[in-house]
Amino acid sequence: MKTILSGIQPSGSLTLGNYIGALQHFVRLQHEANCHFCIVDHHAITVPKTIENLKHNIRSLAALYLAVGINPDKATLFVQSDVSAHTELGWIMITHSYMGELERMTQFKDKSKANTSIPAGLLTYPPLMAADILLYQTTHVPVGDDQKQHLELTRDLAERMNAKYGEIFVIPEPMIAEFGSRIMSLDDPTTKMSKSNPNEGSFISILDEPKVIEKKIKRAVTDSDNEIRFDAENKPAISNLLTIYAAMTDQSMAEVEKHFSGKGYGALKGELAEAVIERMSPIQEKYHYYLQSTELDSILKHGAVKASITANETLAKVKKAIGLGI
Ligand code: ATP
Ligand code: LTN
Repeated sequence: MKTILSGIQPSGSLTLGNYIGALQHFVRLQHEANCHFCIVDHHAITVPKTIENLKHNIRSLAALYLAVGINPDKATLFVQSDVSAHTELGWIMITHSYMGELERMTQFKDKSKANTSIPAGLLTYPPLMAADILLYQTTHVPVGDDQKQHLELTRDLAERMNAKYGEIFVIPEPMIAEFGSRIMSLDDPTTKMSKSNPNEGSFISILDEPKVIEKKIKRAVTDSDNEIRFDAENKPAISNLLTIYAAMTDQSMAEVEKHFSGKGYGALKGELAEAVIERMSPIQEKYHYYLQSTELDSILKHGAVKASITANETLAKVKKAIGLGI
Protein backbone atom coordinates (compact mmCIF):
# COMPACT_ATOMS: atom_id res chain seq x y z
CA MET A 1 0.00 0.00 0.00
CA LYS A 2 1.24 3.49 -0.84
CA THR A 3 1.94 5.96 1.95
CA ILE A 4 1.09 9.50 0.98
CA LEU A 5 1.80 12.90 2.48
CA SER A 6 1.07 16.31 1.08
CA GLY A 7 0.88 19.79 2.55
CA ILE A 8 -0.85 23.07 1.79
CA GLN A 9 0.08 26.43 3.27
CA PRO A 10 -2.61 28.33 5.19
CA SER A 11 -1.73 31.52 3.36
CA GLY A 12 -5.10 32.66 2.01
CA SER A 13 -8.07 31.51 -0.03
CA LEU A 14 -7.20 28.46 -2.10
CA THR A 15 -7.51 28.74 -5.87
CA LEU A 16 -8.74 26.46 -8.60
CA GLY A 17 -5.03 25.72 -9.15
CA ASN A 18 -4.74 24.29 -5.64
CA TYR A 19 -7.97 22.35 -6.16
CA ILE A 20 -7.07 20.85 -9.53
CA GLY A 21 -3.34 20.38 -8.89
CA ALA A 22 -3.64 19.03 -5.36
CA LEU A 23 -6.95 18.69 -3.46
CA GLN A 24 -8.83 16.82 -6.17
CA HIS A 25 -6.13 14.14 -6.21
CA PHE A 26 -6.07 13.90 -2.42
CA VAL A 27 -9.78 13.01 -2.38
CA ARG A 28 -9.25 10.16 -4.85
CA LEU A 29 -6.06 8.89 -3.20
CA GLN A 30 -7.54 8.57 0.30
CA HIS A 31 -9.44 5.47 -0.91
CA GLU A 32 -6.35 3.64 -2.10
CA ALA A 33 -3.46 4.72 0.16
CA ASN A 34 -2.45 5.53 3.72
CA CYS A 35 -2.84 9.30 3.43
CA HIS A 36 -1.57 12.19 5.55
CA PHE A 37 -2.71 15.71 4.73
CA CYS A 38 -1.02 18.54 6.53
CA ILE A 39 -1.78 22.22 7.05
CA VAL A 40 1.77 23.53 6.93
CA ASP A 41 1.52 26.56 9.19
CA HIS A 42 5.28 26.65 9.91
CA HIS A 43 5.81 27.10 6.18
CA ALA A 44 3.24 29.91 6.09
CA ILE A 45 5.23 32.00 8.62
CA THR A 46 8.25 32.15 6.32
CA VAL A 47 6.62 35.36 5.10
CA PRO A 48 5.19 37.76 7.72
CA LYS A 49 1.59 37.11 8.79
CA THR A 50 -0.81 38.81 11.17
CA ILE A 51 -1.90 36.63 14.10
CA GLU A 52 -5.62 36.86 13.32
CA ASN A 53 -5.04 36.09 9.66
CA LEU A 54 -2.93 33.04 10.38
CA LYS A 55 -5.43 31.67 12.90
CA HIS A 56 -8.31 32.15 10.47
CA ASN A 57 -6.40 30.65 7.55
CA ILE A 58 -5.53 27.48 9.47
CA ARG A 59 -9.18 26.76 10.38
CA SER A 60 -10.33 27.85 6.95
CA LEU A 61 -7.96 25.45 5.21
CA ALA A 62 -9.02 22.59 7.50
CA ALA A 63 -12.68 23.33 6.67
CA LEU A 64 -11.82 23.33 2.98
CA TYR A 65 -10.01 19.98 3.15
CA LEU A 66 -13.18 18.50 4.70
CA ALA A 67 -15.51 20.35 2.33
CA VAL A 68 -13.83 18.96 -0.80
CA GLY A 69 -14.27 15.46 0.58
CA ILE A 70 -11.31 14.49 2.75
CA ASN A 71 -12.71 11.90 5.16
CA PRO A 72 -10.93 11.96 8.55
CA ASP A 73 -11.79 8.26 9.03
CA LYS A 74 -9.73 7.45 5.95
CA ALA A 75 -6.97 10.07 5.94
CA THR A 76 -5.02 11.74 8.74
CA LEU A 77 -5.66 15.49 8.65
CA PHE A 78 -3.53 17.62 10.97
CA VAL A 79 -1.78 20.93 11.58
CA GLN A 80 2.01 20.80 11.18
CA SER A 81 2.77 22.82 14.34
CA ASP A 82 0.67 20.39 16.42
CA VAL A 83 3.24 17.66 15.70
CA SER A 84 6.54 18.98 17.03
CA ALA A 85 8.57 16.24 15.32
CA HIS A 86 8.27 18.32 12.11
CA THR A 87 10.39 21.21 13.35
CA GLU A 88 12.76 18.87 15.15
CA LEU A 89 13.47 16.77 12.07
CA GLY A 90 13.33 20.01 10.04
CA TRP A 91 16.34 21.29 11.98
CA ILE A 92 18.23 18.05 11.40
CA MET A 93 17.46 18.31 7.66
CA ILE A 94 18.74 21.91 7.62
CA THR A 95 22.03 20.78 9.12
CA HIS A 96 22.41 18.27 6.27
CA SER A 97 21.63 20.84 3.53
CA TYR A 98 24.11 23.02 1.65
CA MET A 99 23.61 26.77 1.12
CA GLY A 100 24.24 26.32 -2.62
CA GLU A 101 21.42 23.83 -3.13
CA LEU A 102 18.97 25.92 -1.07
CA GLU A 103 19.87 29.12 -2.92
CA ARG A 104 19.19 27.36 -6.24
CA MET A 105 15.51 26.72 -5.42
CA THR A 106 13.36 28.75 -7.81
CA GLN A 107 10.63 29.35 -5.19
CA PHE A 108 13.29 30.87 -2.91
CA LYS A 109 14.58 33.06 -5.73
CA ASP A 110 11.04 34.21 -6.69
CA LYS A 111 9.84 34.88 -3.15
CA SER A 112 13.02 36.62 -2.03
CA LYS A 113 12.92 38.95 -5.04
CA ALA A 114 10.01 40.84 -3.46
CA ASN A 115 11.89 41.36 -0.18
CA THR A 116 14.63 43.87 0.55
CA SER A 117 15.64 41.93 3.67
CA ILE A 118 15.11 38.23 3.01
CA PRO A 119 13.67 36.15 5.89
CA ALA A 120 16.02 33.21 6.60
CA GLY A 121 12.98 30.90 6.74
CA LEU A 122 12.49 31.32 3.00
CA LEU A 123 15.87 29.69 2.47
CA THR A 124 15.37 26.87 4.98
CA TYR A 125 11.80 26.19 3.84
CA PRO A 126 12.60 23.12 1.65
CA PRO A 127 14.45 21.06 4.34
CA LEU A 128 11.37 21.53 6.57
CA MET A 129 9.22 20.27 3.70
CA ALA A 130 11.59 17.29 3.40
CA ALA A 131 11.03 16.58 7.11
CA ASP A 132 7.23 16.69 6.61
CA ILE A 133 7.52 14.01 3.97
CA LEU A 134 10.24 11.79 5.45
CA LEU A 135 8.69 11.57 8.94
CA TYR A 136 5.91 9.32 7.61
CA GLN A 137 8.17 7.08 5.48
CA THR A 138 6.14 8.46 2.57
CA THR A 139 6.29 6.58 -0.72
CA HIS A 140 4.38 9.12 -2.87
CA VAL A 141 3.86 12.89 -2.73
CA PRO A 142 0.98 14.31 -4.79
CA VAL A 143 1.76 17.95 -5.67
CA GLY A 144 1.51 20.52 -8.43
CA ASP A 145 4.30 20.97 -10.93
CA ASP A 146 5.86 23.91 -9.02
CA GLN A 147 6.96 21.54 -6.22
CA LYS A 148 9.06 19.26 -8.45
CA GLN A 149 12.34 20.90 -7.47
CA HIS A 150 11.56 20.72 -3.74
CA LEU A 151 10.85 17.01 -4.10
CA GLU A 152 14.12 16.43 -5.89
CA LEU A 153 15.88 18.11 -2.98
CA THR A 154 13.92 15.94 -0.52
CA ARG A 155 15.11 12.83 -2.35
CA ASP A 156 18.71 14.12 -2.42
CA LEU A 157 18.68 14.83 1.32
CA ALA A 158 17.15 11.43 2.13
CA GLU A 159 19.69 9.62 -0.03
CA ARG A 160 22.55 11.63 1.49
CA MET A 161 21.47 10.72 5.01
CA ASN A 162 20.77 7.06 4.17
CA ALA A 163 24.28 6.82 2.73
CA LYS A 164 25.77 8.27 5.90
CA TYR A 165 23.65 6.66 8.62
CA GLY A 166 22.06 3.53 7.07
CA GLU A 167 18.52 3.12 5.72
CA ILE A 168 16.62 5.59 7.89
CA PHE A 169 14.30 7.01 5.21
CA VAL A 170 12.10 5.71 2.41
CA ILE A 171 12.89 7.65 -0.78
CA PRO A 172 9.62 9.33 -1.88
CA GLU A 173 8.35 9.59 -5.45
CA PRO A 174 6.62 12.71 -6.76
CA MET A 175 3.07 12.26 -8.13
CA ILE A 176 2.48 15.02 -10.66
CA ALA A 177 -0.52 14.68 -12.99
CA GLU A 178 -0.12 15.13 -16.74
CA PHE A 179 -3.05 17.58 -16.95
CA GLY A 180 -3.83 20.26 -14.38
CA SER A 181 -0.56 20.21 -12.45
CA ARG A 182 0.08 23.79 -13.54
CA ILE A 183 -3.05 25.88 -13.84
CA MET A 184 -2.13 29.29 -15.19
CA SER A 185 -3.27 32.82 -14.31
CA LEU A 186 -6.39 34.08 -16.06
CA ASP A 187 -4.73 37.40 -16.91
CA ASP A 188 -1.41 35.94 -18.03
CA PRO A 189 -1.21 32.31 -19.17
CA THR A 190 2.58 32.32 -18.85
CA THR A 191 2.49 32.57 -15.03
CA LYS A 192 1.12 30.07 -12.47
CA MET A 193 -2.29 30.79 -10.93
CA SER A 194 -1.37 31.84 -7.40
CA LYS A 195 -3.37 32.81 -4.34
CA SER A 196 -0.75 35.38 -3.42
CA ASN A 197 -1.07 37.28 -6.73
CA PRO A 198 -2.16 40.85 -5.84
CA ASN A 199 -4.42 40.94 -8.94
CA GLU A 200 -7.59 39.11 -7.84
CA GLY A 201 -8.70 38.79 -11.44
CA SER A 202 -5.77 36.45 -12.07
CA PHE A 203 -7.19 33.59 -10.00
CA ILE A 204 -10.49 31.99 -9.10
CA SER A 205 -10.81 31.22 -5.43
CA ILE A 206 -12.68 28.06 -4.42
CA LEU A 207 -14.81 30.38 -2.28
CA ASP A 208 -15.61 32.98 -4.96
CA GLU A 209 -19.31 33.71 -5.41
CA PRO A 210 -20.99 32.71 -8.72
CA LYS A 211 -21.14 36.31 -9.98
CA VAL A 212 -17.41 36.78 -9.30
CA ILE A 213 -16.55 33.50 -11.03
CA GLU A 214 -18.56 34.55 -14.10
CA LYS A 215 -16.90 37.96 -14.20
CA LYS A 216 -13.37 36.61 -13.83
CA ILE A 217 -13.86 34.01 -16.56
CA LYS A 218 -15.46 36.56 -18.88
CA ARG A 219 -12.39 38.80 -18.47
CA ALA A 220 -9.85 35.99 -18.86
CA VAL A 221 -7.42 36.59 -21.71
CA THR A 222 -7.71 34.41 -24.82
CA ASP A 223 -5.47 33.63 -27.80
CA SER A 224 -5.58 35.41 -31.14
CA ASP A 225 -7.64 33.12 -33.44
CA ASN A 226 -11.10 31.79 -32.48
CA GLU A 227 -10.34 28.07 -32.71
CA ILE A 228 -10.78 25.87 -29.65
CA ARG A 229 -8.10 23.20 -29.35
CA PHE A 230 -5.53 22.14 -26.76
CA ASP A 231 -2.08 23.42 -27.69
CA ALA A 232 -0.23 24.59 -24.56
CA GLU A 233 2.62 26.09 -26.54
CA ASN A 234 0.78 28.09 -29.21
CA LYS A 235 -2.57 28.60 -27.47
CA PRO A 236 -1.68 28.83 -23.76
CA ALA A 237 -4.76 30.81 -22.66
CA ILE A 238 -7.37 28.57 -24.31
CA SER A 239 -5.45 25.43 -23.31
CA ASN A 240 -5.59 26.62 -19.69
CA LEU A 241 -9.36 27.21 -19.86
CA LEU A 242 -9.82 23.77 -21.47
CA THR A 243 -7.75 22.15 -18.72
CA ILE A 244 -9.91 23.78 -16.05
CA TYR A 245 -13.07 22.70 -17.89
CA ALA A 246 -11.82 19.09 -18.17
CA ALA A 247 -11.09 18.99 -14.42
CA MET A 248 -14.44 20.54 -13.49
CA THR A 249 -16.42 18.07 -15.60
CA ASP A 250 -14.23 14.97 -15.07
CA GLN A 251 -13.62 14.57 -18.79
CA SER A 252 -10.53 13.75 -20.80
CA MET A 253 -8.96 16.46 -22.97
CA ALA A 254 -10.03 14.52 -26.10
CA GLU A 255 -13.66 14.56 -24.94
CA VAL A 256 -13.49 18.28 -24.12
CA GLU A 257 -11.93 19.17 -27.49
CA LYS A 258 -14.66 17.20 -29.27
CA HIS A 259 -17.37 18.91 -27.22
CA PHE A 260 -16.13 22.39 -28.18
CA SER A 261 -15.20 21.65 -31.77
CA GLY A 262 -16.70 24.31 -34.04
CA LYS A 263 -17.76 26.50 -31.09
CA GLY A 264 -16.31 29.94 -30.24
CA TYR A 265 -14.54 31.39 -27.20
CA GLY A 266 -17.81 32.88 -25.90
CA ALA A 267 -19.38 29.42 -25.64
CA LEU A 268 -16.28 28.04 -23.90
CA LYS A 269 -16.30 30.83 -21.33
CA GLY A 270 -20.04 30.51 -20.68
CA GLU A 271 -19.92 26.74 -20.19
CA LEU A 272 -16.74 26.96 -18.14
CA ALA A 273 -18.30 29.45 -15.72
CA GLU A 274 -21.31 27.16 -15.31
CA ALA A 275 -19.12 24.11 -14.70
CA VAL A 276 -16.94 25.90 -12.12
CA ILE A 277 -20.00 27.25 -10.26
CA GLU A 278 -21.64 23.81 -10.28
CA ARG A 279 -18.53 22.15 -8.84
CA MET A 280 -17.75 24.86 -6.27
CA SER A 281 -21.27 25.52 -4.88
CA PRO A 282 -21.62 22.31 -2.80
CA ILE A 283 -18.01 22.70 -1.60
CA GLN A 284 -18.74 26.25 -0.44
CA GLU A 285 -21.85 25.10 1.43
CA LYS A 286 -19.94 22.37 3.28
CA TYR A 287 -17.06 24.77 3.94
CA HIS A 288 -19.34 27.17 5.83
CA TYR A 289 -20.78 24.29 7.82
CA TYR A 290 -17.35 22.97 8.90
CA LEU A 291 -15.88 26.39 9.59
CA GLN A 292 -18.35 27.07 12.38
CA SER A 293 -18.40 23.51 13.77
CA THR A 294 -16.50 22.26 16.82
CA GLU A 295 -16.21 18.94 14.96
CA LEU A 296 -13.41 20.58 13.00
CA ASP A 297 -11.30 21.11 16.12
CA SER A 298 -11.71 17.54 17.33
CA ILE A 299 -10.81 16.16 13.87
CA LEU A 300 -7.56 18.18 13.92
CA LYS A 301 -6.75 17.16 17.49
CA HIS A 302 -7.29 13.50 16.70
CA GLY A 303 -5.27 13.85 13.48
CA ALA A 304 -2.32 15.33 15.37
CA VAL A 305 -2.34 12.51 17.95
CA LYS A 306 -2.39 9.90 15.17
CA ALA A 307 0.30 11.63 13.11
CA SER A 308 2.56 12.06 16.16
CA ILE A 309 2.79 8.30 16.69
CA THR A 310 4.44 7.64 13.30
CA ALA A 311 6.35 10.93 13.28
CA ASN A 312 7.89 10.34 16.73
CA GLU A 313 8.94 6.81 15.76
CA THR A 314 10.86 8.10 12.74
CA LEU A 315 12.33 10.99 14.70
CA ALA A 316 13.59 8.63 17.43
CA LYS A 317 15.13 6.37 14.77
CA VAL A 318 16.89 9.32 13.11
CA LYS A 319 18.19 10.79 16.39
CA LYS A 320 19.58 7.43 17.40
CA ALA A 321 21.22 6.88 14.01
CA ILE A 322 22.86 10.32 14.14
CA GLY A 323 24.00 10.03 17.75
CA LEU A 324 21.82 12.78 19.24
CA GLY A 325 20.50 12.70 22.83
CA ILE A 326 21.41 10.27 25.61
P1 ATP B 1 1.24 30.65 -3.50
O1 ATP B 1 0.68 30.50 -4.89
O2 ATP B 1 0.42 31.52 -2.62
O3 ATP B 1 2.69 30.93 -3.47
P2 ATP B 1 0.81 27.93 -3.48
O4 ATP B 1 -0.66 27.88 -3.77
O5 ATP B 1 1.77 27.60 -4.54
O6 ATP B 1 1.12 29.29 -2.81
P3 ATP B 1 0.34 25.92 -1.52
O7 ATP B 1 -0.94 26.49 -1.10
O8 ATP B 1 1.11 25.32 -0.42
O9 ATP B 1 1.21 26.97 -2.26
O10 ATP B 1 0.11 24.82 -2.63
C1 ATP B 1 -0.64 23.68 -2.35
C2 ATP B 1 -0.61 22.71 -3.50
O11 ATP B 1 -1.25 23.28 -4.64
C3 ATP B 1 0.80 22.31 -3.94
O12 ATP B 1 0.81 20.92 -4.22
C4 ATP B 1 1.01 23.11 -5.20
O13 ATP B 1 1.90 22.47 -6.09
C5 ATP B 1 -0.40 23.12 -5.79
N1 ATP B 1 -0.59 24.27 -6.66
C6 ATP B 1 -0.43 25.58 -6.33
N2 ATP B 1 -0.69 26.37 -7.38
C7 ATP B 1 -1.04 25.54 -8.42
C8 ATP B 1 -1.42 25.76 -9.77
N3 ATP B 1 -1.49 26.98 -10.29
N4 ATP B 1 -1.70 24.68 -10.54
C9 ATP B 1 -1.62 23.43 -10.03
N5 ATP B 1 -1.26 23.15 -8.76
C10 ATP B 1 -0.98 24.19 -7.95
N1 LTN C 1 6.11 23.60 -0.35
C1 LTN C 1 4.71 23.33 -0.61
C2 LTN C 1 3.93 23.10 0.65
C3 LTN C 1 4.43 21.92 1.42
C4 LTN C 1 4.36 20.55 1.03
C5 LTN C 1 4.96 19.83 2.12
C6 LTN C 1 3.88 19.89 -0.09
C7 LTN C 1 5.05 21.97 2.62
N2 LTN C 1 5.34 20.70 3.05
C8 LTN C 1 5.07 18.43 2.05
C9 LTN C 1 4.00 18.49 -0.13
C10 LTN C 1 4.59 17.78 0.93
C11 LTN C 1 4.17 24.54 -1.39
O1 LTN C 1 4.72 25.60 -1.35
N3 LTN C 1 3.10 24.35 -2.07
